[in-house]
Amino acid sequence: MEIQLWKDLLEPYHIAVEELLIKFQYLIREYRGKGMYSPIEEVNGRVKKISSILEKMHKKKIEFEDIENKIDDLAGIRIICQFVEDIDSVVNIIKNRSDMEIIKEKDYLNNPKKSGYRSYHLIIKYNVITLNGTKSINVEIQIRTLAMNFWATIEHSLQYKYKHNMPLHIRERLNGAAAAVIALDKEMSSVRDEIMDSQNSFQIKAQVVAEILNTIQNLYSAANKREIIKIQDEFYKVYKTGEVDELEKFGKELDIIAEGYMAQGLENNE
Ligand code: 0O2
Repeated sequence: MEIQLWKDLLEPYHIAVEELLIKFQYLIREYRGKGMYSPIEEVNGRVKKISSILEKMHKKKIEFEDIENKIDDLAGIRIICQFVEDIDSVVNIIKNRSDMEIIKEKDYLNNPKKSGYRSYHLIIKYNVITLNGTKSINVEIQIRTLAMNFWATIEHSLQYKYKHNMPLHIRERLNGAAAAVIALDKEMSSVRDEIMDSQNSFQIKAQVVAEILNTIQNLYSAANKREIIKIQDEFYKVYKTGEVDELEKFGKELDIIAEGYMAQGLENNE
C-alpha cells in the first residue's frame, strides 16, 4: 500500500487518540479539581506503528482491505489506575458515556493470558468527524494497575528482544514476577482506604492553597501594596501550621476582603 494511503487510513485514528486523551485527562482534572480521588492515575495513547500493523497482518493473515475490521487496536488508549478496584470504576465511567460504545470486553484480570499478562480490555466504537463526514472507528482501551503496567512493559520489551523464542529461565522469572504483581496489588488494596485518605487531604490542601493564591493575585490590581504584603505574610504563617482547617478559615476571610474590593471597584466605576 502507498505511504499516502497509510496516512489517510490512519488519520482518523490519530484524531481519536488525541480526542480521547483530552477527554480522559479532563476527567482526572475534574476529579482532582473537586478534591476527589481520581480512579484514573494517568492515561496515554498511541496509533499502532505501520511495522506492527504489517506484523499483525502477517500473523493473522489479514488482507489490506480488512485492516480496519480485523485489527481492533489501530488506536489504543491505556488507562493506568492505582488500585485493582479502580479498574471497575473506570469501566463503569466508560459504560455511562454517550460518546463511547463498548462493543467487546476482554477480562484478562480474571482470565490472565498464558504469558501472565493481566489487564482489562474494552473495544469501543468512537465517532470521529473529519472533512469527509463522521466515521465510526474501533479503539482499544487497556485498563490496568501501575503494577500490572510495570510487568507488561518489561515483558513486552523482552518479547520484542527475543521475538517468539524467549528463553525458559526468563519466562519462569516473568511468571514469578506476575505472581508478585498479584500479591503487590492485593497488599496495596488492603491499605487503599488509608492511602486514599492521605491523597485526598493532600488534594484538598493543594486546592485551598491554589484558591488563596489566586485571590491574592487578583487583589494585586485592587488593594494597596502594603495591605497585600500583610495578607501574604499572614498566609505564609497559616501555611506553616500545615492545618487545612486554618487554611480554609483564612481563605474565607480573604474572600470577604476580596468581595469588599470588588464592591469598591464597582463604586469607583460608577
Ligand atoms: P502492541 O505492540 O502493544 O500494539 P485477539 O483479539 O485475542 O485475537 P489481539 O488483537 O492481539 O488478539 O488482542 P489481545 O490479545 O487482546 O492483545 C491486544 C494488546 O494487548 C496487545 O497488542 C498488547 O498491547 C496487549 N497484550 C496482549 N497480550 C499480551 C502479553 O502477553 N504481554 C504483553 N506485554 N502485552 C500483551 P499487540 O498487537 O500485541 O502489540
